[in-house]
Amino acid sequence: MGVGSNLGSREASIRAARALLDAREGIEVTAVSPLYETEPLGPPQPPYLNAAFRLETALAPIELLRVLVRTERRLGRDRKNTERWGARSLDLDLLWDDRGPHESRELCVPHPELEKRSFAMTPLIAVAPELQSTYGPLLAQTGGTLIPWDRAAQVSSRRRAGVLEIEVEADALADACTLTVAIPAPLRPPHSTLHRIIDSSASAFADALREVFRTGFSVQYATVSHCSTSQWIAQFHGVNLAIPLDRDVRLMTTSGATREFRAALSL
Ligand code: A4P
Ligand code: MG
Repeated sequence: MGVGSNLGSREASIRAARALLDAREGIEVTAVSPLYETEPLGPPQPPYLNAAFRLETALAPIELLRVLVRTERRLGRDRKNTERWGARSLDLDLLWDDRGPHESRELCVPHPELEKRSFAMTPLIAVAPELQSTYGPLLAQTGGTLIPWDRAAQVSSRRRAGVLEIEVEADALADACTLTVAIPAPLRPPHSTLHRIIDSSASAFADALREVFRTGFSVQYATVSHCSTSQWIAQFHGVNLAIPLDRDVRLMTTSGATREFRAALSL
């Protein structure tokens, strides 16, 4: 299956989809491709992150499609934007099935646009190398294999005058959070990034933030594992981060396209 996201916390949505599908009885996620950042196909809209998952399941294709649609909904996909190929927080498509093709009003597998889309074929081949001989030549015609996304090159910080915004990309359902720390100008040192993994305690979070200031990285991405958003956020009420900065720190959570203000910390 192919995964795409170009609204909200793209990476967090894709991770969350993987976790939800894998947790469902009768579906096992056996391989996950790298993430690729791709130019949008369709009307003007932000760039996509695309990936593919390889699933093992005994579900009939149409049942699997229903699970995908429910998963999109659970993760906050807003279907109000019905524009063809328009922006979406999460799109889950069936690309290929080794049990054979399917064609009905609701479902067409292989995906009808697959052969025209390097953003679908590249991750597909990554999780199904046996399809290289089928799709490799077509991929060459659509501009060739994409290069995996480098998170460090992807800094889209949200800065506001005088405010340090901390964005927690998270989905409570998936027990996985991605934390983005952006330091506003003029404090912001020359553009640089770092990705780290921290555990979910408030003290580890505070340490990570202090490290931001110490090392001068302007943006840090931290993956926080094994905690729910609400547990995690709850820990930050009243935490003293002991960072020498008289600014507010705002914690935001993002689920799908919904962005919510959760807590303010005093430093
Ligand atoms: N449907 C039929 N076949 C399938 C299939 N193999 N997998 C039906 C999934 N769904 C399939 O999909 C509309 C209906 O298609 C489904 O309800 C199902 O019954 P949708 O997700 O509601 O609407 P959509 O996705 O907007 O429609 P469409 O035309 O399928 O869009 P695509 O093809 O999914 O493209 N640019 C980049 N760079 N990366 C992208 O991932 N994605 C899109 C959306 C546009 N541009 C993009 C990307
Ligand atoms: Mg779709």
